[in-house]
Amino acid sequence: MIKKLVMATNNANKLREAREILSPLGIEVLSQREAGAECEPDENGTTFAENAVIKAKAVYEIVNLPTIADDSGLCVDALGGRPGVYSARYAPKGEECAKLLDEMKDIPDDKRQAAFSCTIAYIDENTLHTVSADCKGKIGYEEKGENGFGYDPVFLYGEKTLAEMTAEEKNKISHRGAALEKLYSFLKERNGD
Ligand code: ITT
Repeated sequence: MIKKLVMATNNANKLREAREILSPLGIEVLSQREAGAECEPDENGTTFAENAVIKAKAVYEIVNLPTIADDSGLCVDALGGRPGVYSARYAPKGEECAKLLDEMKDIPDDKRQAAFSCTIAYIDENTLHTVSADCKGKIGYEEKGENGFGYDPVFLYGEKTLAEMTAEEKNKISHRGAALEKLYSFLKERNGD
């Protein structure tokens, strides 16, 4: 089984969550910076999978070590799936929740369904593989909780927002947690472990 992966990301929270999930499984996750790749590839794809592959390939070409990239975002039903792949660019950092709440102020309770989506691309010398997973919930009416990042304070999973959960609670039910589980199963099967 693989023991070390590079993660192609400039998002410290994604890196932290990937480490929380993969290190108990015996996989060390190096940041792209630790692996010597300072790059910010142009994410010009129109799907999570396209963008995940763009990021994974860009870093793999520099580091030549097994690399993963996460492309993720929030898809809100009442907004036709927006912000989706544009979630990171929807509003200046720290203002995304307020903007979303404002955009949804007239949407009734039964139409506030949303899903976080995550695609992870994995690349090594002879493999390019993607896995995807969702986390379904609803958009609340106010920001709640101090944990997590991005849209977590407005994303309700049951009674709690993801920002009200501990890291362990979030990772158990999150899109990223589920996608990384799938990646782990893929790597395990591939190695015949
Ligand atoms: P990298 O491309 O460098 O990995 P990024 O933040 O730009 O970092 P994305 O393009 O995949 O990454 O954008 C994902 C955005 O979706 C992220 O910035 C958050 O706003 C949101 N997002 C993704 N996962 C989330 C999570 O678990 N909780 C809250 N918001 C999340």
